Amino acid sequence: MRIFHSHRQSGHAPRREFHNGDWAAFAETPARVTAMLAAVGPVEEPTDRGLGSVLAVHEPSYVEFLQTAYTQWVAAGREGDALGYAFPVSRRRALVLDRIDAKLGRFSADVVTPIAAGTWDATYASAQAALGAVAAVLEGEPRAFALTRPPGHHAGADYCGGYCYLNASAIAARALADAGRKVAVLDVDYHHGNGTQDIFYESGDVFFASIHADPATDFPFFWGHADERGEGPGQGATLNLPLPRGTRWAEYERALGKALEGIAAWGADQLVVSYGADTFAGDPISHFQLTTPDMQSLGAAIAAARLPVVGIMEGGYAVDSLGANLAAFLGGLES
Ligand code: Q9C
Ligand code: ZN
Repeated sequence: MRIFHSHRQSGHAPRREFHNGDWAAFAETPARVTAMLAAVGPVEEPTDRGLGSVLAVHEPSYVEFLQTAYTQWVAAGREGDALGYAFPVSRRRALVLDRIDAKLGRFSADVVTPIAAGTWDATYASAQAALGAVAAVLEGEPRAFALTRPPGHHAGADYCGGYCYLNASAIAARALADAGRKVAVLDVDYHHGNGTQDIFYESGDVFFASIHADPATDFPFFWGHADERGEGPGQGATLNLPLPRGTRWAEYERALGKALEGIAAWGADQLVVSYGADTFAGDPISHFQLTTPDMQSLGAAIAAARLPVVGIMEGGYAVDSLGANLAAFLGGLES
């Protein structure tokens, strides 16, 4: 399988995140990439296809913010990574914001998603890796994988969050839909893909299905509940399958069957899979019980849908097992 990845994606390395009222080491590290590269075959440097497909998903003002936030942070005399502290939860409106702290609040959803020196370059390169996989599949490959990092599925049209900046899965899905494919996004990261859901919530041309930890107990808390089904032209094109902490493969497989049934019933001819290895039993920040062989079963069950697949890497924080889990998933996809 062709795998797309750029070394520029490792230039994003925030030092810390806010966790349970105190600082903790940032979990989404460049070491994740090293582990995954060691376990998969050769990767291809993606062609730079520019900002067009990024701006088909993200607001220009948000893209400009991502491009300039770190420079503005340094210009304000700050040290370390840029992070907001005040968020406009009520009566949001189109104010012209000048101060970097105001912009960080306006364009961020949480305090676990800092902007560091290399963040823009890395998230842009990650989006280009996704577009490389899209191009490969449009050229006729049955499947291609983008080893994206930073991840993307918590990022919306105009906000970062959950370690995510540009939403590679949404960018890939939009590009495939614009090329005429009938696209379903299947999100199997442990966390609900709230950014992807939000981007397509009122769109009738991209289906979004997600299997994830119940937001009653887990991040991102406010989205991913079973009664969220889309609105307007997107009514019925969102399918949420929350599962309890402790879920093992037997129950997971049943939810996967429902997701794939929904995708088939909708008539998709193209899959985008947001793959997170944080459903693994050993994940340090998550609470499902999938094993490495289960990752192969997951890939195989998706392959059995017999649809072209663009795979996008999302989370997965058990670095020592991350390579094996990704390799098992990709092996299953190829079966
Ligand atoms: N410090 C993805 O898997 N909560 N994002 C962290 C522990 C945020 C996960 C709590 C989890 C975000 C792409
Ligand atoms: Zn996750």
